[in-house]
Amino acid sequence: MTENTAQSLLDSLISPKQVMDLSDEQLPLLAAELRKRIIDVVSKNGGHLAPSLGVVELTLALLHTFNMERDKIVWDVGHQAYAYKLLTGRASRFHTLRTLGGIAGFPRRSESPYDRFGVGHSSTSISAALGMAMARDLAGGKEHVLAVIGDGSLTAGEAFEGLNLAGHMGRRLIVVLNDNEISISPNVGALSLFLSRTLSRRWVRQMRKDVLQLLRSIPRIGQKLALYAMRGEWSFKSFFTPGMLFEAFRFTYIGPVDGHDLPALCRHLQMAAAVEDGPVLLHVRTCKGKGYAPAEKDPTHFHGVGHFEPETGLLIPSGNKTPSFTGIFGKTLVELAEKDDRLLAITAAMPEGTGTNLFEERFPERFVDVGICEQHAVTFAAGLAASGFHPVVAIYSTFLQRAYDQIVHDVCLQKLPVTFCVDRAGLVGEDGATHHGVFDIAYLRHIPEMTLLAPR
Ligand SMILES: Cc1ncc(C[n+]2csc(CCOP(=O)(O)OP(=O)(O)O)c2C)c(N)n1
Repeated sequence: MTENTAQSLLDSLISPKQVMDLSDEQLPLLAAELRKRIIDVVSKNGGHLAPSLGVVELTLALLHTFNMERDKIVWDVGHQAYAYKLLTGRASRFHTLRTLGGIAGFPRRSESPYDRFGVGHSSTSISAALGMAMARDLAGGKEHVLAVIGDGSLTAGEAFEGLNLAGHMGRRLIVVLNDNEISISPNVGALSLFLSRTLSRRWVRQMRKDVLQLLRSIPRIGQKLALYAMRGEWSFKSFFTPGMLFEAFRFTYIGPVDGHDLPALCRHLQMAAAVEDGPVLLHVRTCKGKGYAPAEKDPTHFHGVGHFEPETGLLIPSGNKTPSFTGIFGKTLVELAEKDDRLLAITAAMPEGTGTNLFEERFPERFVDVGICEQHAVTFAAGLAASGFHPVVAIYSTFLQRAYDQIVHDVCLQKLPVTFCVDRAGLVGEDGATHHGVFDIAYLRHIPEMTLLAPR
C-alpha cells in the first residue's frame, strides 16, 4: 500500500456534506481510495472485508445524494459500513478499527452522530427506519430515512415484519436492497431465486425510451408526465422482476440497478427520493468483495477475515495450533451421525462458522441451512423432533438470543429432544458488544427441561 495519505482526497474530507459537492470525476477516485484504505486496515486488524468492498459505490452515491446532517441511514448488520465510517469523520482513526477503544466494527450510536442506529445482529434496519420515519412525521420533519439491507438479511422474519408494516403505514421510507446473491455462504431459500429474476427484454427498454422522449417533449407538463409514466413503468416492470413481491407489500419498486455504476446509482437514488407518497424499495445489484480479486473470488472466506497479505490475499496464520471448538464440534457431529441416521444438523446461515459445513458435505440430505432465521430454525427443529428425528441446532450464543421464546414454547414446554450447540460463547473480542456470548447461561439455565452442559 503506497498511497500518499497526506495528499489523499479521503483525508481532505472533514464532513460527509463535502461528498455532496464532489464531481463525477472525483467520485471514482474517492472509491479507489476507500477500497485501498479498507483493504490496508482490515489486512492488519481483521474484519468484514468483502461486504464493505461491495458497497463502496453505493455508500458514495448515498452520501452524494442525501444530506447526512439531516437524512438518516440505518445499516443492516452494519458489517458493510466501513466506507460510511471513513466518510463520516472517522478516517483519521480508522486504523484503530476493531481494537479496544478504537473504531467499532459496527455502527454504534455512542461513536458518531452519523451512526443513527446501533447494529450487529441482522434484519433490524427496516423496523428501526420505519420507527424513525414515523417519529419524523409526528415531529413534522422532512428528512429522508433509509434502510440498507442485504439479500441475506432480508430472509429473516423481522425484515418481512418491517416491510409489512411499512406498506400498511404508507410513510415515506427508502429501503435499499443490496443484492449480491450471497449471505456469508450462498444465500438460501425461495426468495433468493425470486430476486435473481431479471428483465432483459430489449423491447421493454426501447419502449421506455420512446415513450419518455415523447412525454418530455410536451411543453410545461412533460417532466411531470414522464415521472408518472416512469412509475407506471416501474409497476409494469415489477411483473417481470423481483419487484412484484415488493409491490405486493405496497412499496414502489425501482431497479434493479448496477451497484458499481455511480451515475446510475445517483440517478436511481434521486428517483427514490422523489417518491413522496409511501415507501420505496430500490434494488441494487452488487458484487461482494468488488475491486479486490481474492475477495471477489472467495467472498465467503473474505466475509470476515483475519490478518492477510494485502498484495496477495494470503492469510497470515495466527500460530495457534490448538484445535478450535468449532472444528472439534463439526468433526464429532459427523461421527455421531455415522451411527445415528435420525441425527440432523441445522444452521442459520453459518455453515462455516459453526462447523456444520463438514456435516453438509457428508450428509447433504440431513443438513438444512434455514437462512438468517434463528427463530424459525428452532421451531423447525421442534417439528422434526416431534416426528421422531434428533435435530442438532448450531447457532452462535449471541444469535440464539433471538429464539428465546421458541426454545421455551416450542421445544422445552413440549419436552422435545433438540440439541443446541452454542458456538462463540463468552467474550468474542473484536466484534464487540453486539456479538459477545455472555448471556447464554443466564437465558437458558432457568428454562424447565433444559439441560445445560459446558464442554471443556
Ligand atoms: C441475527 C444474526 N444472525 C447471524 C448473523 C451473522 N451474519 C452477519 S452478516 C451475515 C450475512 C448477511 O448477508 P447479507 O445481508 O446478504 O449481507 P452481505 O454480507 O452479503 O453484504 C450473517 C449471517 C447476524 N449478524 N445476525
